[in-house]
Amino acid sequence: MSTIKIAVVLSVFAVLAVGLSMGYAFVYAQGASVAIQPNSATLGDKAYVPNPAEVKVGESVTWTNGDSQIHTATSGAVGAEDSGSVFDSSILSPKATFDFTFDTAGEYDYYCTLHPQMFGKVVVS
Ligand SMILES: [Cu+2]
Repeated sequence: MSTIKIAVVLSVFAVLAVGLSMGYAFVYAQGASVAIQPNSATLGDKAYVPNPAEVKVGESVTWTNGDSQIHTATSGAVGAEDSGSVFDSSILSPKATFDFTFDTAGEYDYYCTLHPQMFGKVVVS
């Protein structure tokens, strides 16, 4: 491939990358993103970042599994009868995402059903 062709290809990728990042910024402008950290099972209240995640009523939280293990984001307390009654991602494979929109103000504790020692909170105002 000639140098010019390589330059053209690189320019196209650069434009696409900028366009994609602007698109993501738009998508995530409303609400919060929570990243499930690598080795989350050992991280306790640092497994979900940020913790707490803060949003306004009507906004959503998007969890992304950044670990190499599967996890969940499940509302409530470990073992509670109403666990998962507000939201439950079910199993999130590595890189999988889960969105939930919060329509009621309050503080929502959540945890991972596979690793109950992982926990976080969403504060909705
Ligand atoms: Cu987990």
